[in-house]
Amino acid sequence: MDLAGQTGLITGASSGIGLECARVLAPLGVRLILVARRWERLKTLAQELQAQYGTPCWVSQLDVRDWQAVQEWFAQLPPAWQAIDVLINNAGLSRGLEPLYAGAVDDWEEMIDTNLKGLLYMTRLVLPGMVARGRGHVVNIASIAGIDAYPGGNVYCATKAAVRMLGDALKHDLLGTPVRVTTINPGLVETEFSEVRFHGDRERAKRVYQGLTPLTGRDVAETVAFCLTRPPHVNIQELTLLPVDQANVLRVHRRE
Ligand code: NDP
Ligand code: 8X3
Repeated sequence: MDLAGQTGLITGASSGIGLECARVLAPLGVRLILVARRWERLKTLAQELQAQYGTPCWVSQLDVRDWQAVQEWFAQLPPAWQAIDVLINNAGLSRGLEPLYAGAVDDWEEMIDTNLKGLLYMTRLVLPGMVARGRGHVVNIASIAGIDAYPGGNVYCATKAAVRMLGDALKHDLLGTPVRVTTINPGLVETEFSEVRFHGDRERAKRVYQGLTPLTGRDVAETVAFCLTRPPHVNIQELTLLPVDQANVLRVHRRE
């Protein structure tokens, strides 16, 4: 499917997988709405894409956890930008790696509010237009962590399992419409993810990927683009991609 001229909304476009999705979709001719809290980063990305590909970009500082703010933001989008063809629900994070019985409730709230409620808010606002226009594709970035649990993964794993289930449920709700829904489950991807998980501890974050070759944000973005560019009658419902050095969420091969 040709994506040229389509409008794509990427949440969490200021870093990692979301940022790379923008870089992969821009040369395919997608007009991009880039959303995250770190506005300066989004602005720099938009400038890069405009200079390289002439990509029209709409850049918004937005916290997807804030239902009121998300509604107001969506309402003020010009109609040409509100007609979103591709929604990539990517904004998300993990916080902490403690056993559940020692976990921080604030961390739980942040993960549930971002990974789950933020995704629901965006989808609730964008989908009616897709259904009315008879075109659209929702891509949810879940995780291998939503397939199997790992020690300390508890609430993060639960949010990602919920994202997978929501994708399946959404597919039922959309059956009979041409709107497609895809769930992507990446394994280890080296982004700012672990740094955020460990509250800025870079050394600890680096050790997560030590001795193995992780996926890059670009690897995931290219997979997203593959799903988006299938013919309109094809829906890649769920796709898991892992580094070759990873067998499942618990087992990895390290060389050192
Ligand atoms: P990064 O930390 O590099 O990027 C996360 C992005 O989410 C940032 O752009 C951040 O922007 C945005 N974000 C976080 N909270 C909010 C919020 N409240 N409102 C708006 N935007 C927000 O990590 P990744 O790129 O790795 O993560 C992207 C997605 O991929 C997440 O859903 C993650 O769970 C998932 N994932 C990651 C894997 C990995 O190993 N890295 C593996 C499997 C899935 P800002 O801070 O500017 O708001
Ligand atoms: C991110 C993958 O295994 O670090 O969703 O939780 S993992």
